Amino acid sequence: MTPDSLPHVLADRAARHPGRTLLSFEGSAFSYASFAAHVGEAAAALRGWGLRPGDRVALYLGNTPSYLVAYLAALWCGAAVVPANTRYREAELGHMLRDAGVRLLVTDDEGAAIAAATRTSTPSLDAVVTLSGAPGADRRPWAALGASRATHRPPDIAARHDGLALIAYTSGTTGRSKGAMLTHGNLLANARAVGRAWHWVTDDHLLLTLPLFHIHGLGVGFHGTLVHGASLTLHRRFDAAAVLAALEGGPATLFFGVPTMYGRLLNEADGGAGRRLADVRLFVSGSAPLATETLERVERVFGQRILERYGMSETVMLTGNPYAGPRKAGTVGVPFDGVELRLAPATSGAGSGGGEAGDGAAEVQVRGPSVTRGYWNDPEASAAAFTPDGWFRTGDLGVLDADGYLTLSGRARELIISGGFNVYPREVEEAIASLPGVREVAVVGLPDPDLGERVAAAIVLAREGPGVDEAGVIAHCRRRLAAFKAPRTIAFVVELPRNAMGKVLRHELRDRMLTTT
Ligand code: MLC
Repeated sequence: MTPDSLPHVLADRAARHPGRTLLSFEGSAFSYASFAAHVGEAAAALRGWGLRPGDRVALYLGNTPSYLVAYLAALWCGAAVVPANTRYREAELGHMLRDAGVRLLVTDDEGAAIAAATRTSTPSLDAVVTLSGAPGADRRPWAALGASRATHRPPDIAARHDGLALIAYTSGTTGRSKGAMLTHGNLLANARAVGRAWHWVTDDHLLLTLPLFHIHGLGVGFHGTLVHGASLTLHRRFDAAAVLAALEGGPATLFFGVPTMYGRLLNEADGGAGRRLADVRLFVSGSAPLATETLERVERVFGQRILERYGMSETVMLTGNPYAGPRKAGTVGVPFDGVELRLAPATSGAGSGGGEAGDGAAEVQVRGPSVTRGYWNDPEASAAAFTPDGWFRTGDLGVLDADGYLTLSGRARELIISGGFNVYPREVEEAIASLPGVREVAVVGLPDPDLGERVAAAIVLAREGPGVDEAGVIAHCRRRLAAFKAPRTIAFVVELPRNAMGKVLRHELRDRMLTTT
């Protein structure tokens, strides 16, 4: 029988290929059997503590084996996991913990300090487990839960195919993030479809430097590895020199990245001929648009044509350029197995986020086994995310060519994608507007050679009030928001360009800022 939840897949792989290496990290290696034993022990502790199916467990820590053990152990007990971006500050973390009604938070020393401040405002939070993050140092990480030693035997797996596995928070157009609900069935269907498309086999070895708190690293990278019984080397973070060295000398056959990573790898290689990464059979890019120039430079320098693909937290992976067929620059390819895709007029309410879809622009809408059933605890947003006939509105605008390849041509919502992280202007605008001395503010994305887009703010100062300068705005944003959301460009302007209805003309503002900053 096909294993029908992520922990069932792990148990199945560990039983059939116990000695195969699942995970390497800073000199330590975990076979499928040893990793499953760690997960079983953690699941026993969680169950002993009283974690119940349906409970929510948040993970707020960096890329380590402990992250993945905690993840699978929580799933093993039938809980749903809420991954939190480690760059989030107190307010962003607190919102997720409260909104999801998280009972248990697993974090590291740094995260614990930030989480402490949210504890009193999160009544659902029963416990915080702090892992040191150092490999080998987490010998009894779950002891803090006070689970009885009698519960050391792994419990039965409580995860179910249709049970909730992940609540993936995505920045919302309203400024508050929403939790996209994904079941084991959603995640497995996608990992299998992606694996078929990319010919993923047990002998494959992925170099994974993407953060595990996003669907790209977790859903594509880790789930794909697990489902195919393959191996991965995990890095704590992306470092271009370390990645290049690992790709040149290591066992990796696969590498997945955001465009910023490819740009940095090229800079690191400095155009050097002879740095051809011949052992890697597939480079994939996603999470942000890949510039054709980057694609072509990677091909020239590393001898590899990147496969560009498209997805989002709510749907997991949707389309990709073919493994064997032509990989067309500027397109995100064709739908993965099981994904149905259509283009629909964006004027039917899809652009209600206030973007600049324009009449006649076509919104990408999808259906399929990996698509979310909606947002946690938010029936209104869930209803708005689907058309009346049940298609999920991606909020992206696109066109299809004669071969059925999708090109993304814009966004119906005002999203900025900076280095693969999503930033909604409204959240940054609210933060800046709360600063005394600011009369109004508009935030837009400007082109950036490293990040693809960078956050930029145009600020109108109040006539009276305390003085506000650039450093003050940035410091204020960084106190309230993850640092990647703080504007990197700030212009103090006399007024914001508006249309007759009073709506800020973001295109015009962007153009003005491009010429003046
Ligand atoms: C880091 N910084 C950023 C940033 N990342 N600023 C803007 N945008 C970003 N994306 C800032 C930090 O605040 C810090 O500023 C400085 O850069 C150095 O921080 P760092 O932590 O050392 O950064 P670095 O490791 O260089 O990070 C760059 C990066 C990272 C590209 C590796 O951004 C990253 O991992 N991006 C991938 C995101 C991802 O996985 N997205 C998938 C979403 S899922 P200061 O001033 O404090 O020094 C999705 C669906 C799909 O979208 O289809 O995949």
